[in-house]
Amino acid sequence: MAEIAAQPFAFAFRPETTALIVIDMQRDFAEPGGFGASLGNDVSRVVAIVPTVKKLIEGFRAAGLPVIHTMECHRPDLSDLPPAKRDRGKPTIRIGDVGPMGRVLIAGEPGTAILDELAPLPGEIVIEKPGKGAFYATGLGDDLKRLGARQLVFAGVTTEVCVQTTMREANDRGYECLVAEDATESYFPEFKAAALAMIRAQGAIIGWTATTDQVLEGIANA
Ligand code: TIU
Repeated sequence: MAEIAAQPFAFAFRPETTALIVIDMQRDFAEPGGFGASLGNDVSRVVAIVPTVKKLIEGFRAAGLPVIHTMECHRPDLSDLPPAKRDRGKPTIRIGDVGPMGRVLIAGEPGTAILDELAPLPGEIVIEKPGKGAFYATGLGDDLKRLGARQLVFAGVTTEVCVQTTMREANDRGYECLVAEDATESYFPEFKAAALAMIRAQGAIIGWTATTDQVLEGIANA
């Protein structure tokens, strides 16, 4: 087994069973007028991690390891949008409404797209997910079985919502999970810090954390 220097202790992995999952790096979470901004959030924090996420993606591609992208989005007829999700909070624009980047969080709309700098390459798996977790109501579990994945590295947004939810789903399914600390972000710095702390607490109860450079060093040394 190879190792990534990580918290709370070294993360053991085999390159041939490791995949990167990039969660929801979409315009709707990173640009003014999108879903994240409609909830009252400062989206500049998300934009700031784009170069680091790009570096991590390119490191996995260069090593020939799979990169999987997820997108939080719903069908145009809203048949996969529970009223409990649509009506939550007091957003200025709700999911499915027309905003400056098209219908908010609807598949195929401009605002739902992954940021240009992080766009999937042809052949990379893209998971469209209606929930916060990427396993619920998607083919992700089947895709990971087909790839033979056992260890998952996570990046993307937001740390305490879609990233942590997906890590918890993956951890319960038997995957060993590591989140790249500087390739994930929250609209709330204190929530990011707390999420990373709770993931790695109790002897990696949910998983491990490491920097992007530590992940890429571990892959290079494998
Ligand atoms: N609002 C928030 O922090 N996150 C989400 O709604 N979705 C994701 O985290 N992708």
